[in-house]
Amino acid sequence: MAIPVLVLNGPNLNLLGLREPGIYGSATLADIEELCRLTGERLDLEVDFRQSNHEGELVDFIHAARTTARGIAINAGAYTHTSIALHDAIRAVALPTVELHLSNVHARESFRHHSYLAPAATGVICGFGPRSYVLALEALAGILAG
Ligand code: CA2
Repeated sequence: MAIPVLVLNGPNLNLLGLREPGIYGSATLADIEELCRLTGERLDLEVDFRQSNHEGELVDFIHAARTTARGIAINAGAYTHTSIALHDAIRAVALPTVELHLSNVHARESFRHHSYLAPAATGVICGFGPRSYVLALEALAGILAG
């Protein structure tokens, strides 16, 4: 039976492909959802794909994952760099969690170099565009199999 995992997306990621294709590429969030579903089928993961622009709703999704999922892949967008609440939520549910980013945040502005999520996450993937999601799911599948 497929292992349920949550793929969670934060603020502004609903605009992917529609604005600033120079930084984030031309794929839309719907394209990335489809990529995650196909990757899930390959890895025997059942992907619950969510997006919210609201910090508290993201916290609620993480809390819900405690009983509905066995792992989390999260692109928290700009909340990565600001949110102690998301850090605490990830710590609280104690699920294997991969932080991911489309862009290489370390090659960008210095305010993107710090992540509040990274110390609570199992690991971090960034800089591979939509493939960061594939790599995050592969990492989760490996952890959950092992
Ligand atoms: O590289 C990533 O995946 C980020 O998480 C994307 C966030 C950014 O704040 C992080 O530092 C790195 C921003 C997502 C915003 O997406 C947009 C999409 C279209 C137009 C403008 C922003």
